[in-house]
Amino acid sequence: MLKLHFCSSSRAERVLWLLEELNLKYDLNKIKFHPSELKSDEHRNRHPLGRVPVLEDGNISIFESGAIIEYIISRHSDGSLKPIVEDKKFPLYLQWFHYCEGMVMPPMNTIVVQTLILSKERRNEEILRQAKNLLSKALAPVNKLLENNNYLIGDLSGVDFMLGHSLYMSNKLECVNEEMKNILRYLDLLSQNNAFQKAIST
Ligand SMILES: N[C@@H](CCC(=O)N[C@@H](CS)C(=O)NCC(=O)O)C(=O)O
Repeated sequence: MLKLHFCSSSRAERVLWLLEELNLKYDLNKIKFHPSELKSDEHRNRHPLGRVPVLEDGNISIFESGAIIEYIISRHSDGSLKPIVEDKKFPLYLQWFHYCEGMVMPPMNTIVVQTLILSKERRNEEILRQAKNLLSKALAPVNKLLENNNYLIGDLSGVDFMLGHSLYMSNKLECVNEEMKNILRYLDLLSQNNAFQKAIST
């Protein structure tokens, strides 16, 4: 049985969306986004830094959202949601899958710290401005990618659960501007996806 350790409004939504999309049976352990639960000994045994998501599959326990998405797709998707190695889309899949944590999330993490986590006295306007600028630069090629694609690399794939979810988070932080029309259209498409809706409303 799969078990997802989850917090609302976090990267764990990526995994919940995938579990729902594949119609898999799972248990959900909903954790409060607060040190009292995330940094408890119990949760640090699952994740050394006390973070989410963490997935258990029988006696396997795995963290890092990208690794979890790849794990579920490899073991539980019957070959769907990922191009095979010989497919010309395979390198594109790898590239955009890793672009999420590699290029989009670092500035987004800074924006979250500078707008939500630090107290007002500790925030720094210049760091925030630089992070917003970097995020906007990182989103521009994704907007271009979506010019000719409904989903990020054409059909729904692992890339959507990673990078697609980070586009949703960018928009929530008001970092997708009106000129990024293809990203806005894509987010509209996601808003019609029941599995995605379930993940972001749990
Ligand atoms: N690269 C990791 C990042 C995990 C991460 O930072 N998760 C955040 C939620 S989105 C978290 O648990 N934060 C709690 C904390 O920093 O105490 C992944 O993709 O899973």
